Amino acid sequence: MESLSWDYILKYVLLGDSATGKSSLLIRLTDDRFDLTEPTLGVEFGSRILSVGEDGKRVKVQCWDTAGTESFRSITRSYFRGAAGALLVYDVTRRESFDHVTSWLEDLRKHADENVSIILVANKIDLCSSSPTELPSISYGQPVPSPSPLNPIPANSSVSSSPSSSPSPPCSPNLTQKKQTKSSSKSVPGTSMSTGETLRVRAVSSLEGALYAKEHGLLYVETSAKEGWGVVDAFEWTAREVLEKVKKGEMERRKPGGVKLNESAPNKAGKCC
Ligand SMILES: Nc1nc2c(ncn2[C@@H]2O[C@H](COP(=O)(O)OP(=O)(O)O)[C@@H](O)[C@H]2O)c(=O)[nH]1
Ligand SMILES: [Mg+2]
Repeated sequence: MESLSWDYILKYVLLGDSATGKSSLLIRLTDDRFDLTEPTLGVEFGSRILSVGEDGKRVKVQCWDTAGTESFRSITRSYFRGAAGALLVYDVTRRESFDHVTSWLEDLRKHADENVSIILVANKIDLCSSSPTELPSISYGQPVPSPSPLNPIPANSSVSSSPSSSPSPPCSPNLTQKKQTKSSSKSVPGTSMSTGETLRVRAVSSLEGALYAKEHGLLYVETSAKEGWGVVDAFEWTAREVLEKVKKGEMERRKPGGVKLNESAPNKAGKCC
């Protein structure tokens, strides 16, 4: 079947504190649904073929979803080895899950291959915004504004290749808005809505997350596993970076579990099982 053909297989890992939404992101990727998830015991697995980059390379993402709890940490670490891509996830409404990112990153750097491509994933943005937020555009080598959760993203910031299709202002930590329905997402924040749900305080601003990512050489994306915002982008942007590294020869083409190239024939893609 053509739809199951692939050019590359990439091993991914999902890591970060428990309850940040790792399993939900994986279910959104593989099944495009959002369910109540059970806490992950040890590791779980899912895969999906994505079309990546302008030349539409078919990449089979094989993703290991790890448990974020301390008791499983040594098992979790053992899955880092050989990963080509890693999604380091925090919950934008829980500050401590962001504070722990450094420790997860240290673990990953220690146990994964040095060329692993890492994306910092700010998840659950639906809890504090009624539509995907614009990402601050931060270029390497450019002076950056100082991070402050109280500072909105500068008005002159250009928008990067955000998953957003309908931009909205970033959430302010001091702002509690009434959540709007999707259909009313272009109306003024704070106006009434049918569900009556209240938006939560955002504990980590877009700018702070993006700056952290820049400082540590990570990609950055904002997601909602619940709404499906940015989820495919998170996996695809990481795959793009991996394929760039493969192109530049920075990664071995055949690493057990990491990057596997389908070399069966130049014009003949592989078949997945
Ligand atoms: N509102 C909202 N809830 C989410 C999102 N992602 C996960 N959750 C919820 O957060 C809880 C923990 O999610 P789970 O995927 O099990 O987190 P994990 O421990 O990191 O794998 C569950 O109740 C999910 O329904 C999201 O994007 N938005
Ligand atoms: Mg889980």
